[in-house]
Amino acid sequence: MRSLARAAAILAAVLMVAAAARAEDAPGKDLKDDPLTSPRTQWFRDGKFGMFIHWGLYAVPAGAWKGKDVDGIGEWIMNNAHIPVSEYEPLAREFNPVRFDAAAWVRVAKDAGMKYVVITSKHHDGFSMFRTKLTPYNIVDATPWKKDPMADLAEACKVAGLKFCFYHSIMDWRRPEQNTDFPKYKEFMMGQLKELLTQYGPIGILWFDGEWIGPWDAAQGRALYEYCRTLQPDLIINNRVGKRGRTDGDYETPEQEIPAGAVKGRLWETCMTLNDTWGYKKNDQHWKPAADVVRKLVDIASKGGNFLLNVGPTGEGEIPAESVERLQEVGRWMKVNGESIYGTTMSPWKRCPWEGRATVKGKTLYMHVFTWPSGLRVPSIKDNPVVSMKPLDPSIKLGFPDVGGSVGNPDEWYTKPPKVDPMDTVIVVEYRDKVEAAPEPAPGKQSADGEFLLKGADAELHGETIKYEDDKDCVGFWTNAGDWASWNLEVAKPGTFQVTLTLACDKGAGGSEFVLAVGGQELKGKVAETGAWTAFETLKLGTLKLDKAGKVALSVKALSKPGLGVMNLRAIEFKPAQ
Ligand code: FHN
Repeated sequence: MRSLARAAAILAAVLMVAAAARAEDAPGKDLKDDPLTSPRTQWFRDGKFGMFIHWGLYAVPAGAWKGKDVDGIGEWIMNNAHIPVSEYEPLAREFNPVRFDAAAWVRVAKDAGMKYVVITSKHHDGFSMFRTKLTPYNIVDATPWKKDPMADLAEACKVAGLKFCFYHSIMDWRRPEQNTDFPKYKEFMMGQLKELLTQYGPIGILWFDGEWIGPWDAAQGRALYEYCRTLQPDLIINNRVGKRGRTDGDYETPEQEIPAGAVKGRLWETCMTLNDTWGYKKNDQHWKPAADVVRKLVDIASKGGNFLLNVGPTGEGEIPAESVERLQEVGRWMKVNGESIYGTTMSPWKRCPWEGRATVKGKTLYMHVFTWPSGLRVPSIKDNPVVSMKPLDPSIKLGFPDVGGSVGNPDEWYTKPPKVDPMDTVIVVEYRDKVEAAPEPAPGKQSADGEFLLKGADAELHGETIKYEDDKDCVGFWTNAGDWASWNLEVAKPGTFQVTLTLACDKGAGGSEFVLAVGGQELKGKVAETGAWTAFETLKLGTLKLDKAGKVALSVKALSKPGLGVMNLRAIEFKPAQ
């Protein structure tokens, strides 16, 4: 039997070498499609939301070893507690997940609104969580449970209409030849990948990891990519197949973080834990609230990305109740608002003129309102009038102000409805034409329609305490009245402009007076409280002329500061006055 297995592994290695040759000779020629537009990735670009599952022997110790909690992420316990292979391997004899229920796991994912499941086939510890002929160190041969959970999960995903995907670690702490005879280790790895790609039906994604080891490089990654797609041409493969380079695999994989903006020219997927560990740790109770998960999903979708959210099942085979509760709450929001996520593309604006985000689908824009301002304004898009607008949740009723009265008048302000969704209230705005992502003008330059958007992030700051606060995306800590902010403008189209500030001011800190000066003119204003340093609202300051083309400096200075701070200033907008 072993010689048969070895022959299979050798054949796989030969296939990979052949694939490598093809890839080397004509890199890219065999990879015909562009992941950004290929039909192969359509389900991924539409699905937006997936479940990551880290499950393995590490769930048995569950974050503790010899009676002591072990720091770090649960699936690294072998490394972090310096457990020798001889002491770690016997965990297999204790691994008996009798409460495992594939259909129940997949139902948790589906009910949360997730469209795919990525599960660890083998993590760094080298324990194979699937039926393999290439090592007895696997869940079928080495445990009292003697079952292959991957077969059941593949079937459950198929029945539920979710894509079934594998995580696979290139790094393998248990195979010494990884450091002494890498070609031999590669033979083993290729053989197992062949098993994964031929034993479980169509696989959505091969999610590689552990690529940082020395003997692995981008060239081997390209060959591995080619080899896997030769076995399953519709497979999607992440950038960790290589060395996480911009040309490795089909998409980027930011981990435990959300990029500040869209990842230019690449598909991308943020992977994140629900608490602080990927693999189960019984004492990690630092759970993210469901509202935080929803807003992260919305933020990611508004930047054109996917969200792969992790669960770490127990040694008994159950997803922790705390994870299930949160995912059920997320699912309730997705049930009503899922269309504002699925199949959407990124916001037309880097920053929304309200506390929230925007997602787009053709002529439809979804306003995601996290905090309802004193008056919500429908965003106007040049030469693309609003046709209609309404809350996505039919139980939420907008109050129509008497101003104009016509639906969607960009200058109309919608007061806070009696009922909003505390996680995120979605307003559906239909425009006459397709909503395009506006190209970002360089800082201080006019946009195509003659506007200026001066962002806090681009301000020059003068003084002791004033600073840019990244988490609030504003100029803040303005506790010293002598501090001030300035911007350099480059006027291409002179004219008269309506000047609007986006600012926030906490209760009890209002009343500061300030002056905005540019091109020899001044506009004065007084800061009203908005309720919190994070409750941003817009303040129309007045109009002024920029009557000469060229560079001009703009400054904002405090004239008085009765409270703790002058204001939190997020942006200054110049719109050509009608
Ligand atoms: O080391 C792994 C870690 O255990 C976990 O699997 C994460 C999930 O993306 N990946 C690696 C760390 O980047």
